[in-house]
Amino acid sequence: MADKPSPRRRGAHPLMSDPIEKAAHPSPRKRSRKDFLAGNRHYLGMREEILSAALRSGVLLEPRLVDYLTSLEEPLDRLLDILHAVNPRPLVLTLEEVRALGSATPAAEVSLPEPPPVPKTEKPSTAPRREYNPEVQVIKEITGHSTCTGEIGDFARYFEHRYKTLTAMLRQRRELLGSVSIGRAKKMTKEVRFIGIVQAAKRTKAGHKLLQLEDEDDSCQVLIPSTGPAADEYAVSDEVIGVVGKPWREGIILAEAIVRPDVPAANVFRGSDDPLWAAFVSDLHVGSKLFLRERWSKFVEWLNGKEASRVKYLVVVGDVVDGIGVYPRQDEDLELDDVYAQYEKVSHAFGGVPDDIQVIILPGNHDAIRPAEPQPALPVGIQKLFPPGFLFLGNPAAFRLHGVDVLCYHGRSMDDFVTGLPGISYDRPLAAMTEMLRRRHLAPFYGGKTPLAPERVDHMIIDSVPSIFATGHVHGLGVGEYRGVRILNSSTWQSQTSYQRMHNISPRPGMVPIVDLQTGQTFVKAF
Ligand code: D5M
Ligand code: FE
Ligand code: ZN
Repeated sequence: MADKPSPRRRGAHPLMSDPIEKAAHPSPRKRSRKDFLAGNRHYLGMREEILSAALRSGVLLEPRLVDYLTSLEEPLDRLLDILHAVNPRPLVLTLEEVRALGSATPAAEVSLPEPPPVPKTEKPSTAPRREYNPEVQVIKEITGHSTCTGEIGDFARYFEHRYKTLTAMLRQRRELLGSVSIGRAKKMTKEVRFIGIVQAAKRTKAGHKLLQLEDEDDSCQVLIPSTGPAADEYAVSDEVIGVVGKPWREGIILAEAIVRPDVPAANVFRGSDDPLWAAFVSDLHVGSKLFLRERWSKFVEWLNGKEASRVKYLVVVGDVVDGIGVYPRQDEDLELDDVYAQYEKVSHAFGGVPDDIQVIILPGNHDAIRPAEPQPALPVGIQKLFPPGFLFLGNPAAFRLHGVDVLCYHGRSMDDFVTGLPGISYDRPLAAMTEMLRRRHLAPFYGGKTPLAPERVDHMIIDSVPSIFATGHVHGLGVGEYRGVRILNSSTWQSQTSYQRMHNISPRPGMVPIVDLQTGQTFVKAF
């Protein structure tokens, strides 16, 4: 290990040969997310993919179970469902245990901090938005800056950037003052502090957690005892963490604390000087028969009314259309089976939004752009279908609205958080978002459900702390706060699909979180 030039031995990575270059040249009408994933499957043996996906979740699979999974139509999806349902996860999962599960049930819930109660809508304001011009500064997003070439070296460089950037953040943490390299840590006999990228995370039979950690030169194992002070910590593959611990046995360090880059505890909301509001919506899924047209119309009508007179910004956090071929048997749910026709209809849906509201649109995993994240903005050909003045950004995107820092991310990685972290479920999106903020990373999981493009720099790192952090994707609802950051999940305008019913996902449609940019006060309007 000592001769390694970079923090990750990328050659061993199962997705090393990911045909990302296909994703970098999207052909939205022809290439769906499924095709993209199918591309990977040709590259890799399905058995290896299944085994490595299981390993990433800390589980070994009995060969008979692997045989069974490969015989299914969507083996990886089925595996993720199974892993979702098995709680606690054994070290080795057998076919018998899977049979005993019957139909997949959601993971048990662990209690998490509840979002504060939703305050009632404020009284109409006397400061109408028309007195203000929009003030939007884009801080960071990928459009026009993609560097992906699909070469193997891209992955090494991508992980090196992730490792170095998060290490630099971790070094600022008081708990990690005086941290040493893994090589030195292994030789010490008293308390040690060090930083590494998690190469593997698994549970031992006795319920302890065992991590394989690497830095530039060396690697070690970190044991998190199930009864120790760090027992509640869950590290996931490919995240960068700090460890405070004591050397235990040969090459193994016993963790006393896991340190994350996190948001400073003293962080506060930095508001605007002007009394304006931003409304957040996502997941319209226009083109689906389940698009809730009437509720959307009521929302647009509300935007034209007095109560909404301070709404200056309408931010759309992805999944504007339903797309084509995104989930199994989607064709049965589609009203429009042409992506352009779907976007034309979206454009009409936005037609009634007052001209003095600045609309900002990001793509999601159903939209007509490469699925690998970071996703660039919708193609110009699609942008042209919209009324003038709309702003199209990539996903994720960091920008400033009237002086307030906003980070928007559609939220695909929440699928991985739900599968990979106990206590995270689809109906508590704020818990997953809090985990992202603690890790200062929107999608730490590599090789899970979130396809990541190995850009030169890791765009999924949260390099500056926003005042507002918004996601969509899970079709839920949440408004809350984490260390001064207003966090919100912006619901949907699609009723439950049969696919979501099968996965136990209960949407909460037609709810709009709105943030007062001056005070940070957040409330929800229901339509
Ligand atoms: O995602 C809508 C919801 O469905 C969201 O909660 C994620 C969930 N979802 C999407 N794909 C899957 C798979 N493959 N398994 C389990 N749950 C899933 P949307 O992006 O709108 O389709
Ligand atoms: Fe969606
Ligand atoms: Zn989505």
